[in-house]
Amino acid sequence: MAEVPYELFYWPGLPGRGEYVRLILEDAGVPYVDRGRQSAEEGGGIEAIVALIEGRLPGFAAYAPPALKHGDLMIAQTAVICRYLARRHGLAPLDEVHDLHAQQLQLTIADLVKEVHDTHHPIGTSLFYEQQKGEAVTAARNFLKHRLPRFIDYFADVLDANGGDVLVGSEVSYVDLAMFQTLVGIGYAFPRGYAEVMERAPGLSALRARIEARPRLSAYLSSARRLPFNEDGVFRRYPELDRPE
Ligand SMILES: N[C@@H](CCC(=O)N[C@@H](CS)C(=O)NCC(=O)O)C(=O)O
Repeated sequence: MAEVPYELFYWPGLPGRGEYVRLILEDAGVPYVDRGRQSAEEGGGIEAIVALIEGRLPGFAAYAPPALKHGDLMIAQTAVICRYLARRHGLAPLDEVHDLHAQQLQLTIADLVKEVHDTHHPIGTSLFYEQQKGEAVTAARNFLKHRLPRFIDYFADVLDANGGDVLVGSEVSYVDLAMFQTLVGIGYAFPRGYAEVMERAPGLSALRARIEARPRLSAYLSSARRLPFNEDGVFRRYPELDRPE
């Protein structure tokens, strides 16, 4: 299937969970079609993502984006897509134990991302942020005080136990790319909370810097293809949710 292009289905205009997929494709240097960012005339745009959610696309049904189409294969869930691509492009450990541990870490990162999302939408995604701002302030305070340090300590310990260079196995994997994206996102959303919590995890900061410096990734990160974070995505900057000065 090597010659069949990868097609990413994700909301246009925000990096969100689609970015975890893009980082693998960009780091691997493989071409892909970003359907959400195509025009409606090309069969893309928001219409294509709505069609995905409404089950109007051929292939196995996806509950939510991101989804990846590769020939006849249609898969969703960020962790599943990342593993599929990474195994095809040298960014995943192939032996069973490391493969399982990589998925374990990727799903723990997904848990963390969901908790970040829930700081600005603690009541529900069908309400605007402004309709749940009071609860969001309480949720964010709890997240920064209790949950983020626990996640960061966990990932820092995993990194240390694996020798300090990569989170799992002996080579950079999709999990390291996902950790990078999550740290950058949390740094965007909570600049003060991030600076404070990362004092306890210099190894993770160094990992973030090493991933950022990978040649294809650094070229991508400074290109127009890299979407900036904004207040429509998972990682949102609302100053009132950050740690007080
Ligand atoms: N567990 C899923 C979560 C997917 C998800 O929440 N997608 C968001 C965008 S980042 C969405 O559009 N959800 C629509 C919905 O849940 O109805 C994953 O990691 O891919």
